[in-house]
Amino acid sequence: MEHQEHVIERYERAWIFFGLAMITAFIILVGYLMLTMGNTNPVSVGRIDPTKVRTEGDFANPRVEQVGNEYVAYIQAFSFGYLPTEMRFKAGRRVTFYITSPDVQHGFQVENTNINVQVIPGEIAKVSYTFTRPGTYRIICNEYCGIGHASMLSQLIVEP
Ligand SMILES: [Cu+2]
Repeated sequence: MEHQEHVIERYERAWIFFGLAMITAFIILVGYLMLTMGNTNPVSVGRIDPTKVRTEGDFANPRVEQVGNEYVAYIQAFSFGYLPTEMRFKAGRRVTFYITSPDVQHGFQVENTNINVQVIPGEIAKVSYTFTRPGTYRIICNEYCGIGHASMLSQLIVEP
């Protein structure tokens, strides 16, 4: 009986070690990606009444604004598309996206970057990114949002 318990403890210790090793590996990996790809962890920066998104405040006028050497974009992710429909940025300048939804949950992924945001009605998501390569980037909804989900696409253009 006593012998059996020792065997179990050895396995438990191995699993605890494995768990800690995985956590350490993830911290190192996330830290490395943050340093090399930019910190694009999306954060919720405030609440908003989803019924007023289309009529009041910054999101009622979806746009890209140039602020000094940087850009600020106010984006509506709705069923089934994104506003503004056209976004242009100059390469090498920091872009801060503010995104919200007037209806249901959506996603905001920019292909070939590590921008991947969950857009929740009632919340304002913020994510910053500096595009280094000029080109056209597809925007994709990664949260199932209804019948038109598969065609919920947009794009943004990064100019040289
Ligand atoms: Cu969607």
